[in-house]
Amino acid sequence: MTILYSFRRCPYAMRARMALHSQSLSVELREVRLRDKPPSMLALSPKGTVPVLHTDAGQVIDESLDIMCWALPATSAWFALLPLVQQRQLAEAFDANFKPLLDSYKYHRQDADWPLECYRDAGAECLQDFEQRLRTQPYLLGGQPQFLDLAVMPFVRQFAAVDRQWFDSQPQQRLRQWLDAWLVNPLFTGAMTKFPQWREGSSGETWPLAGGHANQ
Ligand SMILES: N[C@@H](CCC(=O)N[C@@H](CS)C(=O)NCC(=O)O)C(=O)O
Repeated sequence: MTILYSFRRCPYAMRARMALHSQSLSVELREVRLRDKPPSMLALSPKGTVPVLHTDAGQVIDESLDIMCWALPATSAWFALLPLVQQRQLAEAFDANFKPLLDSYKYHRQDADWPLECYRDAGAECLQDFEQRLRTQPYLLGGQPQFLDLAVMPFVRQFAAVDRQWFDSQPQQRLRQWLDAWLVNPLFTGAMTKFPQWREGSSGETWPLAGGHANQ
């Protein structure tokens, strides 16, 4: 069975799990602690980041967007509104621009170059493009959820969660509604199942459990 090394709270792992879940692809999920990475995972992918997918065909995929692309066929409804290549470019640009701001905001250090509010406001500015898109449509690319929605949702969630009161008070109300809808979507809630830490030599959890949610 295909194995997924994952960490529940990691947004990269969340996007990978959502993509796998959407296809009802069953994997052996190995819940990792970042401070105690399993040697078998490091042997497959020495860079030591999660998620890592080890397919039953022997392929190792250790970038979250690659795992999503492995799970979601390019001909599926997840790419109906914009081809894979372009959606992927948008997701990569989002990672490059938004993630550093998110980290500087969420893990703000006393010795940072700028006050917390600067990173927070720059992050919100980055999200303004999404707000703009959502003014005329329910999802980022149109009337149905796409690869891009799955790819960015866990990061927007983290951003909002740093100070939910502040986030809710912002003019970006369409983004707030889009996020709130995702937070109760079975694709997301199903991807957030809690598992105990996987121990080397033991068998992981089969996930999702039989009868899980199949979307598109
Ligand atoms: N570009 C990678 C980034 C993955 C990543 O950085 N994951 C974090 C957890 S959210 C990680 O594993 N960090 C390693 C560590 O903290 O030791 C991907 O898209 O999969």
